[in-house]
Amino acid sequence: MSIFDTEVMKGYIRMGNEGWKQGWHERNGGNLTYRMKASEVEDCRPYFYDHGAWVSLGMTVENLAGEYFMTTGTGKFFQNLVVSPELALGIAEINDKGDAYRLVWGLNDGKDRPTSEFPSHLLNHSVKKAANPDYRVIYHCHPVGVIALTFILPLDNKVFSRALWCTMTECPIIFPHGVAVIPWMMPGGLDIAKVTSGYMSEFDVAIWAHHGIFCAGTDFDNTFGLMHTVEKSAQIYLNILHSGKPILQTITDEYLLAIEKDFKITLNHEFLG
Ligand code: 2HA
Ligand code: ZN
Repeated sequence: MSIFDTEVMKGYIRMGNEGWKQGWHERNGGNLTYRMKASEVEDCRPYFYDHGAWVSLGMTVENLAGEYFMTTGTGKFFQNLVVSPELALGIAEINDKGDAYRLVWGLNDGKDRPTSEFPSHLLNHSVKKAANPDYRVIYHCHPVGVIALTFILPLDNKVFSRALWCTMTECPIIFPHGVAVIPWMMPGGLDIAKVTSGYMSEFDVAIWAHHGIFCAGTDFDNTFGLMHTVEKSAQIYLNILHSGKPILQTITDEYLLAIEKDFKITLNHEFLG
């Protein structure tokens, strides 16, 4: 047995590798964190090392005190998740005040650091856990289609939500609240973390203009599937524009309302009309 035989490790690495295969993680682009279940921590605990030193988070995430997170490493490449996972990812424990972390497994025996977006991830985990404790995954990547759209569509939640909903019919079912769009901000800091988490109480998807997507979900498959769906819709939208042909028909509000009724979902009505 090794830590790589645990279901949680297999699921995390598989998801990260799927993102790599999609082309969403050039060089060290993107990051993935997962708030572990107590049973998953116990599965991995036999492989933990003597704890590293506590490192201040520069903020307090009270409701994450005592939690364990799997995280990609700063400067690490998603393509190496399957090649050298003990270098590319780690497990971090949050202290009992929720203001510091220490590495307990991986990331080069604790010599390396969690993702540069760790503050963003933790603030968003905090908001999501408060709203719904089933949320465990925060995923950030750099997909071509959505990034391209942030150059040609107004950076407006309604415009982006409608563009994505009305391009592929299952989109409103998969992200009924729509998406939030955040103008260009400096990556890796507390400012982008705060703005993004401000939206995350309402949305599962935040688009960072000229940078990528940040999304939240309950498990690896659902979160990956959400990212995949948003990006696929963006790709179709761009293909329509590339064709240069006039749009003759689309998914209307009438259709959106019919989907809402049939699939028993609650659409964000601010984005209708
Ligand atoms: O390089 O994607 O946003 C990691 C990132 C930072
Ligand atoms: Zn990024």
